[in-house]
Amino acid sequence: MPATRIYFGNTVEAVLAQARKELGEDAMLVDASASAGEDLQFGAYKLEFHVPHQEQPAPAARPAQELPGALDDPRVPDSRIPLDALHAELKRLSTLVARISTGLGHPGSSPELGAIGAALTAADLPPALILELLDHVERRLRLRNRPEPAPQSLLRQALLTEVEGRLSAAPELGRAGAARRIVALAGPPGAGKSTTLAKLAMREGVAARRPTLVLSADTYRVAATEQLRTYAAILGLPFAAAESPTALLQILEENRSKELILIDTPGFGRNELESARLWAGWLRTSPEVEVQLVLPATTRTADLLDALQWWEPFGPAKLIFSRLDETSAAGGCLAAAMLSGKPVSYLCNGQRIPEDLQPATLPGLLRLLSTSPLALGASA
Ligand SMILES: Nc1nc2c(ncn2[C@@H]2O[C@H](COP(=O)(O)OP(=O)(O)O)[C@@H](O)[C@H]2O)c(=O)[nH]1
Ligand SMILES: [Mg+2]
Repeated sequence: MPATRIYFGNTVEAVLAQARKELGEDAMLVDASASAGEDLQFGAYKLEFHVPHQEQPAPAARPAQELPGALDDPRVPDSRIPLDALHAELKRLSTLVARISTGLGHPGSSPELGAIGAALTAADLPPALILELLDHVERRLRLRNRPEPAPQSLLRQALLTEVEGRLSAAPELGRAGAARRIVALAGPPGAGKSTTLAKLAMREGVAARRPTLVLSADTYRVAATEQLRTYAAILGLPFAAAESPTALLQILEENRSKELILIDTPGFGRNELESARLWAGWLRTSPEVEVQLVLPATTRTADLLDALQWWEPFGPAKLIFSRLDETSAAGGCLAAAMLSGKPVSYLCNGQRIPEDLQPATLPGLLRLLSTSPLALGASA
């Protein structure tokens, strides 16, 4: 029986190099996976090797003339492998290489998951979430007990069911049961808060014939206030600016007759912690105001998940995805929704007011997984 050796390291190349150096070229790579659980302390990857004849010194150290005699050695098992077994072995190894290259390998995973794993990677979902989804698909379809590989259509359907179960769409403004709808848009600078606010004011205010007020708390930058004041003027809506939570509360009191109040907030930079804290504390605890977080789909996944965490003190109840027209991989946004459990309210796919705003639906969110969001407006 060949001996099994396990090596760990932070790159597959480094692990292979070390194993080859210590075990020799005869050692056969039989499994590779991303480390999980306690194994993570040893390195990001775990590679398993079979060493065919352990009692022999490593081939590199063995004089070449001894090699022909090795097969006759009674201690060494017959190394001639039937052709069928060789084909099966090659197929298994090519799957293994595909798994390593996508970084998605995990012990015992079913090879047919490779294609959807690669698609999720291309959609920019974070690796840990991809592994979790694949694991659930594998269990849902009992892939390990199937005699035949499952068809891709079945896998895709199971994946969509898994993703759908982790998402929710709530194209609504305001806290449930509140007498009036008061929504503050929060999010990173340039995310599209002010533009989205103008779109919402048009769609849910003007077009829905609701008495509406546009309110800016973004008095930190003069241009930002003026931008929103101009939008409000074009839409024929009243406008007010509040420099502090106290001033904002006062304006809310004075505007009891308004059914919809949309509040623009500053896109606080990471160096504006003090004012960010002040507004976050007030917005989070205000019984009337609902905060919605605007996340730009063009931000790379890790940064988007970081932003999700940074804005959490503002107490966002829903998510809005913007700039979907500028990327073909919106996995970061979907990951933010799946990992936070927050419903998605609206999708923005362009600069036009109000056309480039779609109420979120589950099918619309699922389409972000696989198709270019450029088609969003046409097919939503
Ligand atoms: N392509 C595209 N651009 C957008 C979208 N939403 C906003 N923008 C643009 O992004 C820029 C910043 O938007 P703005 O609303 O001022 O961002 P804010 O800083 O979050 O208020 C502006 O030029 C907007 O026209 C969108 O969905 N797609
Ligand atoms: Mg703005």
